[in-house]
Amino acid sequence: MWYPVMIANNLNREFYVKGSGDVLMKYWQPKYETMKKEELAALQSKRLKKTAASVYENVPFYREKFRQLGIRPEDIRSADDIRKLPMTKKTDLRDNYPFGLFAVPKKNIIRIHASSGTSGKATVVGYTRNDLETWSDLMARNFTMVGLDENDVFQNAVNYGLFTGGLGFHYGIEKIGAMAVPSGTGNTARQLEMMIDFGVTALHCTPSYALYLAETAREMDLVDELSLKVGCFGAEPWSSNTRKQLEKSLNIKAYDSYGLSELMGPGVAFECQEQNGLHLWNDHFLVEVLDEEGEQVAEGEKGELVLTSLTKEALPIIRYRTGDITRLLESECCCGRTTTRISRLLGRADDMLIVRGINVFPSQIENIIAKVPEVTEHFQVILDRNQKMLDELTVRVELEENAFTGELKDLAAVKRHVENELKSVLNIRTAVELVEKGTIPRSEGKSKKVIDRRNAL
Ligand code: DLL
Repeated sequence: MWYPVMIANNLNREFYVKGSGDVLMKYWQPKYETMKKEELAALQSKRLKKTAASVYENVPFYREKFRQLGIRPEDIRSADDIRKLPMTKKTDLRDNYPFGLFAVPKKNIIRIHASSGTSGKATVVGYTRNDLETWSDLMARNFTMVGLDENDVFQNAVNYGLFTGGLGFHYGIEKIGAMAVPSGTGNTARQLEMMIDFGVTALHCTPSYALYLAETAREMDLVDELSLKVGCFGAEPWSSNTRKQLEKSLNIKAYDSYGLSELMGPGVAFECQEQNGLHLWNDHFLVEVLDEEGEQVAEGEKGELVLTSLTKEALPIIRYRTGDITRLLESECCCGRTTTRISRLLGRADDMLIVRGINVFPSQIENIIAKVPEVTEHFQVILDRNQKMLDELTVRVELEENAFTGELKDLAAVKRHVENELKSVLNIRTAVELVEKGTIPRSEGKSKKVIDRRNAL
């Protein structure tokens, strides 16, 4: 059944949201999703003041930071005062491992999660009962936004351990009343079997695993037996070409889902059905996109996403430098929501490779490769340093089966073509290594695309 909803926004459009009355009333939240600027500013100001007071009173790390800056919570009078507040970095969480930044007593924490990272101790995050309620509510809002409801069967093919993607999605799925299939990771053939047997309509996993699932489904000739309609993919960067590929090969609409443990987990920002940027939920997070000097960038410009939590109890976090690079989009979206919108994440500030002085993001390489039909979308970037101590960039790509003619000159032509494409976009000479399809390791979680051997030499 379709429910018409008239919402007050500057576009004054009529909305039709599919779902039962209950789901609709609860998780289509026009009060927050379509707020007017002034209303939002008032709400954010109120919540920021509360958050500043909470960290000052309860977290010695922040009290000391406030003291160093000569500020007190009373100095925060509106959301614009965010600029007076100190930044928080991942290392601050590590230095206060495990629970040092928690703002409530341990007895009020009912769950923890952690993000692994590649080096050092994990970053531990905690949740009160209210935090978990807020989180699952936000997940439900995101799922409603992409048209899911209690009629859906939702397979959650990510790790259910300390990673926030497992339980984070799971509770949102239950909240909209969909049937959760907590398949976790591993055993791709079995994942496909479950999708077919249970009539799965929505899938969540990393985009790299989705590519692998799609590839396996094609090889096993199972694509026609799937009833998927929606894919939610995130936890790592992916490109719009990968989206096209996934949509075509799995017959779905694929949505980008962004989040990070420090701020909550998945659900911080999500695409709507327009698939044109992610809505970042301003009622729970204050958004800044800053340039290298720490200035807010203009619409359309690139910068680092810096987020402040506005409703978290256990681990309120002020001006967290996510390290994620994005673009600020104009806030008006055709869907009628008025939240801040950001472009798909372009990569991490610390993932950015500097090769012979030139900045290269793995996402740029992914985009180029995806446009070449003779190779698959799987790739690896290998960085070496040659005898003259100059950086060498090699991109390893897999040849599609049907592109292999048996003629060496054809292989050389594909190699040259990819090299030229890379050169024209990246502006540096890149060697391409063609390997057999299936050689590059597939991952079930976040994939490791860069092998940097420069310091090992
Ligand atoms: O990856 C939370 C999550 C789970 C998001 C499931 C989406 C789906 P962490 O393990 O703390 O949390 O890693 C957070 O992953 O700072 C980004 O660098 C990256 N990331 C997350 N989502 C996206 C995305 C989860 N859609 C880090 N696009 C973030 C690009 C993403 N990068």
